[in-house]
Amino acid sequence: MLMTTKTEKKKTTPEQIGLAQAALERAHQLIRSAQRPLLICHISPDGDAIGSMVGLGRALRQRGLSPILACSDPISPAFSYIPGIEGIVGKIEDADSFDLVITLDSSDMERLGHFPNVPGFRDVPLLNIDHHATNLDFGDANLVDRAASSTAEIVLQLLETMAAPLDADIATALLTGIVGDTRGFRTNNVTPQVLEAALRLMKAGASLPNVARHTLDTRPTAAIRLWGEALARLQCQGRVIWTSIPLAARRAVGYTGDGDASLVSFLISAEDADAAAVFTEREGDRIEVGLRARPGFDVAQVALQLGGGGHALAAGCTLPGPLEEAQTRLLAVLKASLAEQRTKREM
Ligand SMILES: [Mn+2]
Repeated sequence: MLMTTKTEKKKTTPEQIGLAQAALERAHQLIRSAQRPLLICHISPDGDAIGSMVGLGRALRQRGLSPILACSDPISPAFSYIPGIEGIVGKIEDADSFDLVITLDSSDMERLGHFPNVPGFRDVPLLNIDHHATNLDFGDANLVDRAASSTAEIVLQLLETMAAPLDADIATALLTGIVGDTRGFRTNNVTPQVLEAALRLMKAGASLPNVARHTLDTRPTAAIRLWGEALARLQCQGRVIWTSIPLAARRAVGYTGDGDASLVSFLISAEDADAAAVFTEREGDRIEVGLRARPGFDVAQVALQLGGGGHALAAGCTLPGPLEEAQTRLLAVLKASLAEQRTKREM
């Protein structure tokens, strides 16, 4: 997005500044004329959804507004270190008492859960703040920067435009978004600007070690037991590493969270692998497949072929069971795709 200091502005082109500044000022204007905004983040909220919403909510409250923070899904207790998280509501009766809706980290209305269906919702002006490449610009105003690391980074720029003072609580919430979405500053959209944003948040009182520990290095014990079950079945062959999690194993360890507890991201760290797959058996004879690729390879095309989607390095799909069959089917497609990708590289 745009830079905020005068010296930095000179380095960007006038068009970039014009667009982003206009969007920031429009967002500021909407917030200035609001008294009771409704902030909503996406379903299955992650650290960026929650952090950007809670950080913005606290800053607005300090300016004398009375924001309500909402999410259609329950908030994981893993985020309870973020001050202000306890105030998030799961539902509202109607939108009549609100004068502005601000959506955070949501690429479309579907991701807002049930809120767009409450009476009066469509009559309230909507400010859409997001960084997803797939954002549909569904707001009356859209503060969308597809190159930003996180929605939290955009919220920080908005608060700076508004000259809103940062405190340690706001900074902790926003740093959670940046650290979570960049997996600790390791994704390929991490620029010096992202590090500078994190630096400003640390100067405002956020602790990077604390946020990193909670966001990246804390998980339910049952997740580790689940990994244990899955790792006991690990296979590695032809530069593909994979394993599966049968429903019975999942029940035996009492894991109630989503998917494979990020096991597939761990598997791709194997130096002998160009791709990793985890097959998770779910209720209803569905097999969820998580795929990861080493940089230079692309698993999105494999997922797409089988009705899923994602990015080159991280993708997924859902296949019908039984587990063994889904595994055989996907591995055949994956191995063929990798062989083709290697041939193309050698040409
Ligand atoms: Mn995000």
